[in-house]
Amino acid sequence: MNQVEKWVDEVAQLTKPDKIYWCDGSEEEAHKLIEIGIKEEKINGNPIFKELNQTSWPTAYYHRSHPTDVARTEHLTYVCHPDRNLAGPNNNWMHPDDAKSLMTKLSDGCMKGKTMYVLPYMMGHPQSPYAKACVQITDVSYVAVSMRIMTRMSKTVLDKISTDRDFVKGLHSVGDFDPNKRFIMHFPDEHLVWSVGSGYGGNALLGKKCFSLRIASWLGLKEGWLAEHMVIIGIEELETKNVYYILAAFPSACGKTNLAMLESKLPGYRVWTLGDDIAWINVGPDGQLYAINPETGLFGVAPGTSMKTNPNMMYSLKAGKFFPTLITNSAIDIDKNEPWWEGLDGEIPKNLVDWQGNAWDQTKNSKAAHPNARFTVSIYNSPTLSKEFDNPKGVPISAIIIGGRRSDRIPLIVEGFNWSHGVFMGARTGSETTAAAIGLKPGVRRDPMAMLPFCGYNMGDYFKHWLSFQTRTNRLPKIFTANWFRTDENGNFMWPGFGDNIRILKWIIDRVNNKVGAKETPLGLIPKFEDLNLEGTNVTKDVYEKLFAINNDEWKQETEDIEQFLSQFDKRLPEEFFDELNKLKFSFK
Ligand code: SAT
Ligand code: MN
Repeated sequence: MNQVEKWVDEVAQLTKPDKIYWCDGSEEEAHKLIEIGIKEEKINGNPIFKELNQTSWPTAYYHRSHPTDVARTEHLTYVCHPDRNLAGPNNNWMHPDDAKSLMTKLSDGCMKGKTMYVLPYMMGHPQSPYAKACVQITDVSYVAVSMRIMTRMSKTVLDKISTDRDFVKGLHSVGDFDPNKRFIMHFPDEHLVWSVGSGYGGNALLGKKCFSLRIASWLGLKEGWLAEHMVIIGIEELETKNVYYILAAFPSACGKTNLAMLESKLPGYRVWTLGDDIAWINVGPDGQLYAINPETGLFGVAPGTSMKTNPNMMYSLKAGKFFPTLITNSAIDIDKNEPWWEGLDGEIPKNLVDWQGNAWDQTKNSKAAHPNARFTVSIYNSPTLSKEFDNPKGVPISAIIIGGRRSDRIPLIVEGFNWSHGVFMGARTGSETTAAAIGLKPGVRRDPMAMLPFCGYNMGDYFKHWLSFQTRTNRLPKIFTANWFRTDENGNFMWPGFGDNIRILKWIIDRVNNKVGAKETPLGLIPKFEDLNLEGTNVTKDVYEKLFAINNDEWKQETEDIEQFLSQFDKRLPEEFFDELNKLKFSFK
């Protein structure tokens, strides 16, 4: 028996499935798994999949989750380093021995009567020096099919593993969906993720957040690279044909997928998609940072997605190219057998069932689609896919944006003075919480680099790791912070966002090319009014002033909040951060 067979055998002895099915990731197999999900497997008495209207939504299938299982469960997610201090205050921690014994108990016989699917896949292009071979075990067709969309799944991965032996293990069972028996456990040193009780994306597609961020960030610390919660886009200046590659970190449900597929409102620019969620970043042979997207799919928030906000995503969802596209927890228009969500184009259909399968009553003021309803679609369906997407070396990065969702005080765009100031700006970023995770307090939470729920080790060490890149190369990109979400005194967004964000991206490129100057503020460098192309928007000089206003009292309070958050990391905090904090304190008294 080889390594993988041995592990699969061990897991089967514990979980006791009826059958073991080795997946090859083929389209033919995906059809078969969908069929099984329609006819055989069930969740909460409902079939796993339902076919949608194949004329208007070719290749689309609907999935309704267990009603308690609609988002990530950060409070049940643990990073199990042997030493608690390695996990840091940013993670839930359990000793690996205790976590293993708990998970062994919960997994004993959990696949009785079910099929165990074995999914061999690569994160990253198989020829990329940065790619990693992985195997996930699961007991639900929804996860097996989703992994075909999100990763490069193929039996050839098994040959690769039998030669280099090193592979990442993901052990997943939906259990009985009992939220009290739901845990997502990470064992970074063993390259193992073990998840029981949830079928939801970030909890169950173990190549995604669990491996490609939590475990990969730990590998990155040891091996000198970064695993980040970032979009990768190329911005083409049509006149010169130059393409500038930019990374952007935003917390979940803050518009990453829309940014990744942005339809430019400025003539002369075009955005190419390389990724909407995860970037692995290495120092390339020429000293520039190079990024790859380890995934091949887009797992995005459906509500709010429309021809107006994200036409390229609407094309991708209906492209009918890569099989299949999944829609989870939206409402359904029962007359047309089409998915529906709040914000979709057109009239609200007359006969809707909501995401829980009940007839929807519009007068009751409830949402028909769950606010975290999702689509899972291949990136190869995207009309904006970059021709560099499959380049094993990745793309060279010109700028990094780190953002959050803040209704006040955070300017639209700010450039850091230098790398270490930029890293500090990213580390102090806060964001209003969203529906992408269950049980978070409403309000602002600090979310450094949008990685708070995803950094697989102590964030004090993470900040130092970011800073360490200064000593490795002098070709680092500029760092910016962004906030598309600032509102006026009536609570209306002041910045149009979506396709108009190109105006900010253009300014960033102009800064990268030293074409424009900037205004210095205590927070960093901001655009001069005349350097922003705002033609065709309602953003007047007055609105510009409000979008970039820095209010002393708000920032005094913000600084206190930042200091309080950072103080948790105590002695692990880099020296540079104390200097930056003192500068903020000095500026806002
Ligand atoms: O469920 S995921 O974690 O993959 C989506 C998200 O919250 O970013
Ligand atoms: Mn995400």
